[in-house]
Amino acid sequence: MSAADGLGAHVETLLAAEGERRAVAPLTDAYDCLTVEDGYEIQAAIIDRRVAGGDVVVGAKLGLTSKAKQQAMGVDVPCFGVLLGSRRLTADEPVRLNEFIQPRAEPEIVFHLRDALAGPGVTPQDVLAATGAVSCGLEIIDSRYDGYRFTLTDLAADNTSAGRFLLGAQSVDPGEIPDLSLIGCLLEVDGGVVATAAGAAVLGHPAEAVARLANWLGGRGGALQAGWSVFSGGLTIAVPLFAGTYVAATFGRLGHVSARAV
Ligand code: OOG
Ligand code: MG
Repeated sequence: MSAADGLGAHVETLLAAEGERRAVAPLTDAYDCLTVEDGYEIQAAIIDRRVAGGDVVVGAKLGLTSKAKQQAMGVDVPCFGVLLGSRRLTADEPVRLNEFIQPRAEPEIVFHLRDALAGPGVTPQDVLAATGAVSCGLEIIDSRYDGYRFTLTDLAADNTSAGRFLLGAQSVDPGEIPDLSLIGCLLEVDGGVVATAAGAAVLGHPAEAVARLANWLGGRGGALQAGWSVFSGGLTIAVPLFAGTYVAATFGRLGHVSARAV
């Protein structure tokens, strides 16, 4: 993409917002002619810049796959983003608020792919067969748009609010879990329960979300690569992080993942 095609300026706007930790107005406020496809082109250009700078793509994410998230964000279509290696937090690493604009945490079910997947025709069964392990994770989202106000186009451009991510310590063979849609999830903040959900909150079954992403990528000549981790989308609302906030997600069968904001 070149600046001449009109999208380059938006790439710079979002890179600067992230770099300077300063929220910006949604791109579509001033450019309502931008399409969702333009949004994904802007995302791809941002990722290309990160990779050119030495970062590495380690996975993919779905967003807005649960009713809880769709209703909270006012967008009812799932979205797709990219996970970069530099954005992974280790289990004992705090969420450093000075590295974010307006971070929120959300619990997710994560698929670790042993085999690549590319549509068309990928089914949830294919996803489970290609998955080496499942774990729980927390995504720390950080919209570059003021107050998390955006359209699907804006969200696609902003790599679907991707900030950081961390994984639970436990990895489980998907064959050992009879039905991922029945996995319970308990989200706690500072020791109090704030939300509960089951795996089915994500498009009826989290493997359905991953199948959709594989099919969507296949249609664009892409694939979910072997070795990637795929975040299937927040099961519950996301909770804001302030200094000292301790957020913990506990899942049936998949263990526990937590983070403290400092
Ligand atoms: C959009 C990102 C959504 C999810 O898991 O639903 C997402 C947002 O809420 O800012 O990552
Ligand atoms: Mg998410």
